[in-house]
Amino acid sequence: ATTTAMGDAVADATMDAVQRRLMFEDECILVDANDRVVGHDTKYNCHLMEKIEAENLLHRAFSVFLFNSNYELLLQQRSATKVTFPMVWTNTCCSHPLYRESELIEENSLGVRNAAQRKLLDELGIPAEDVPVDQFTPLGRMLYKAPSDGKWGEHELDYLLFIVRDVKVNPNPDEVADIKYVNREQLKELLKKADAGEEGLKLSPWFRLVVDNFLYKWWDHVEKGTLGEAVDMKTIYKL
Ligand code: DMA
Ligand code: MN
Repeated sequence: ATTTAMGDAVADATMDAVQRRLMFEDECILVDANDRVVGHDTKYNCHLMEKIEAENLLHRAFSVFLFNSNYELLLQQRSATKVTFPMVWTNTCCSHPLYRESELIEENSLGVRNAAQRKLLDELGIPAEDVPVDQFTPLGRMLYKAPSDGKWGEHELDYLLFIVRDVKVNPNPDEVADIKYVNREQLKELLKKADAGEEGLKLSPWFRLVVDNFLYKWWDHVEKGTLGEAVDMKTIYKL
């Protein structure tokens, strides 16, 4: 890429104020390909494609899949002001555990589950008591890279967390443009529309990876109450 310092200054000045603050306040956890902590860096640096490529920066992340008691999956459309992947439809909630004691706890992925509870409140207004940390099931981890536009992108080691709960939802417009619950048929319709480029509908690359590799078989386990059988926290899927 040939972005100039001036180009960056212009791009950063037009960045939404809320999202810019988080870009510098959030300190992400840097890991190696085996998910061992090797350091930390700002959310800003961790999502700059140029930095990711030059320094092979990889950070820890999580993706929550929340189902209601009818086994419908809650989706969100990212707000127009998100720096990466604006207006894209995706799973319930995604973000990063931060480089702080409570979110670095590795035992039973507790740090990641603490971060998930924090962001479900921040993004979707879901009260912490509706999503107790011991109710998340970490199913697996995947490693992927995905460009957003020329400048920004993801390179993550992503913990996939499932939770089945009826919750109160009150989306934060800084983060979320829209939400909806879908059953499998409705999700398949959505995928068809996205593939056909209908109604400008776009899905996030990480959600697409989970759908294509894991989601439907894990959804069966959600319905049968056998999610425990699907857990594999040893493998890191390189996708
Ligand atoms: C980052 O999500 C995590 C994944 C799995 C893509 P995000 O861009 O929504 O993070 P944040 O909500 O912190 O901006
Ligand atoms: Mn990220």
